[in-house]
Amino acid sequence: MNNRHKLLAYLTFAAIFIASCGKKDAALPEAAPVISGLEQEYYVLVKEAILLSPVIENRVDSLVWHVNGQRVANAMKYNFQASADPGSYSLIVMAYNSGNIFQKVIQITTGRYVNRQTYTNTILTLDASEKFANKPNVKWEVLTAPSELFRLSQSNTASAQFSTVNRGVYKLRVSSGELADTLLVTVKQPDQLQSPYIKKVFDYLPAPGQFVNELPEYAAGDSYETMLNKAAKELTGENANIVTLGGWGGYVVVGFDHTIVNVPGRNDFRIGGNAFGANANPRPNAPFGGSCEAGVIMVAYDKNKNGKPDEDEWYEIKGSANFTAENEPWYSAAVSKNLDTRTFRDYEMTYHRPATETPDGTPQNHVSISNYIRWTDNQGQQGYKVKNTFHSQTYYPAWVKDSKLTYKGIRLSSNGLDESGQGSYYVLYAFRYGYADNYPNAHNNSGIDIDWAIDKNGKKVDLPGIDFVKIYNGVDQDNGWLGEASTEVGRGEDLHMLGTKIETIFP
Ligand SMILES: [Ca+2]
Ligand SMILES: [Ca+2]
Ligand SMILES: [Ca+2]
Ligand SMILES: [Ca+2]
Repeated sequence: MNNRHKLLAYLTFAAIFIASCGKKDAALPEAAPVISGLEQEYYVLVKEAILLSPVIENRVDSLVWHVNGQRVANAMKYNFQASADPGSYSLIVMAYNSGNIFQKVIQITTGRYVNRQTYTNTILTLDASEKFANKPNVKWEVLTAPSELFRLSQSNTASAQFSTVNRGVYKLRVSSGELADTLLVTVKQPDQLQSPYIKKVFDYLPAPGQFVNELPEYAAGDSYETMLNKAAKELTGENANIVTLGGWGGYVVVGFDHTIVNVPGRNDFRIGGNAFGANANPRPNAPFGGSCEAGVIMVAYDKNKNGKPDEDEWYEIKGSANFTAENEPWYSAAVSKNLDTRTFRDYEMTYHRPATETPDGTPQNHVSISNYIRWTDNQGQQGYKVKNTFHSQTYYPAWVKDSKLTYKGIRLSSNGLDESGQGSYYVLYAFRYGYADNYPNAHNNSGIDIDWAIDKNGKKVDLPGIDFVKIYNGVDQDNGWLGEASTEVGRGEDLHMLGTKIETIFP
């Protein structure tokens, strides 16, 4: 037993003794004083002070303060002044009234570090202290870390952002020339267990397409809200299924229950689909292709911390063909097949509600309609989307009341090549990286590095992590009997939480 423990034992004994005496003695009806409003532990920087001002319930005659067994004050408040050397202190405050003693024990640690606390997979904003105001070349760095799965963003500004996957104590430093502060960031796991999978679906509007109203299934009376719930049922959790985004521009917005940390040099998440490789492509030495229906990915973090993607800025994941498809390994083959290989950065397309679901108004199923859904775009083009023989339901989202739907975004190059030359074998080639439903789910190239994000001016951004993902179909192509390219979206995964390590492709 050290002195502190001896003192504690004595005080506990004394308190019990006095309390039990009080019970027996009916002449002392006064309620014991109760101290609250103090933490159990404090951390104070060396040479700094902390004013302890407890809240006292019931009458009190005096409040006596002891530090490491030494009586230091008899007052309602106590100003603890830390010396120049780090240390640890046991502070006891005792409240007396007639016949009662109430005591509270507090630990005070003094040190040279500024302490911060945060949770795993959460963005912590670190503001440099006042002494750095107007100082040049402010720089943040992580000195020691129990895990390499962390991110320090905006590290050359006075306000940095720190996020990490694993708990523990991280030592950080902020400096400007000789001026420096060291911080200890203690990272805990939140009480609520975090899920590595999609937790919420915020918005869903597929563009007209052959699987619309089937994945998920529309039932008479369904509204936007009920369809949103159906999409959420399909997409959330580990056992997610798929939903269709329909034709070009159709989208879904999903969210996680935590921030996916943007670990430097690694892919951070992926959004699954149903892409697969062709097993009988007649093209010799063909690049990867089969059923690759690239969904463009947008990301955001919950800057205003309200759990919703509302006023938070969206960033584009710059997939390998978001500006041009010229570097895709199948590009020249696509050009030689006269495909539309242009890329439109600010594309807009409007789909009109179909006039009829059956040719000549006859109630026939499984008959194609070539002039089915009229469309126009902002490039002066127009035409009709075809209804094929395999899907007889309406391709227009049946819960939508509007007679036309307009979508905006990037239109990628066409990627579906008729490799048979006679319309019987289409290969939809994969873009190199940066999309959903473009590579098989387990393939490394389905992983997304948040560091590929760019802002609306096309400038690379330094994001600490992301909470929300928007996926929209980036390809507008009709592939003969296969029908239109339609992105499917499936399970979303935080790769770090799942322990999946995929090194990034540096663009
Ligand atoms: Ca990353
Ligand atoms: Ca928000
Ligand atoms: Ca599809
Ligand atoms: Ca697909």
